[in-house]
Amino acid sequence: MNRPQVDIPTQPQPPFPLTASSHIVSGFGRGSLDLGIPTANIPMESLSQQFHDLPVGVYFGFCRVSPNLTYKAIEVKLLATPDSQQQRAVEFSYGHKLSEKELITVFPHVMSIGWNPFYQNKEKAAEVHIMHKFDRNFYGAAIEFNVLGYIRPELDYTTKEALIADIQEDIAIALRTLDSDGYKKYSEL
Ligand code: ADP
Ligand code: RBF
Ligand code: MG
Repeated sequence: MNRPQVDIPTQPQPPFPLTASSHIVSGFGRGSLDLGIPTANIPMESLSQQFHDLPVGVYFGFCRVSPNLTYKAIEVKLLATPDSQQQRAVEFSYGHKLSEKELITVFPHVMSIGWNPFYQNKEKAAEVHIMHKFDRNFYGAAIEFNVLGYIRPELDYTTKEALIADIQEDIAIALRTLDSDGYKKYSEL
């Protein structure tokens, strides 16, 4: 593919590391349903100016999820779908169903910040795909994460398969880099 070659430094370079803590909101549900790659959507408003100033594209780092203590009970919300003709029922568990292990583990992630040209979104979105197989959703949960580096610019795609293939490549690059000496130590969030 024609993704630009970006050399990743041997350790984070300014403005990285950046850190953030937020909660997970719902989008249109496309990540899991259409791409098979779920992404925890983060409201741009909850992120510092430094995140807003980053070029749109793909980033990586470490993250941890935890229960959102503001909410005690699980709720089901009816949300709009992209075509607005239908609604979908989305369970907000606020992280209360995460396992003990999942709560203490720091996971690697890849983050997309951008306009998702493939889907022609109207608003800038920040989304985190966590490299871990969760048994269920955790909408509303709290998330803490850092961003340690940049992988590539946001691209437009003519096919879904090409987008998926590039995300798989991003995941491989992130896992390899986060496991290297210059990055591993940033897993202490
Ligand atoms: P949405 O458009 O609502 O973000 P997605 O299809 O992207 O829908 O699904 C995202 C949700 O899936 C996340 O909010 C989270 O609750 C859940 N999820 C399950 N596994 C993962 C994972 N490995 N990384 C990120 N989110 C995950
Ligand atoms: N969407 C794009 O339109 N162009 C991209 O280059 C792009 N890169 C992504 C990279 C990663 C690592 C992830 C997790 C998502 C990316 N997406 C991209 C966003 C994708 O379109 C999005 O996850 C879906 O819109 C579901 O919300
Ligand atoms: Mg998502």
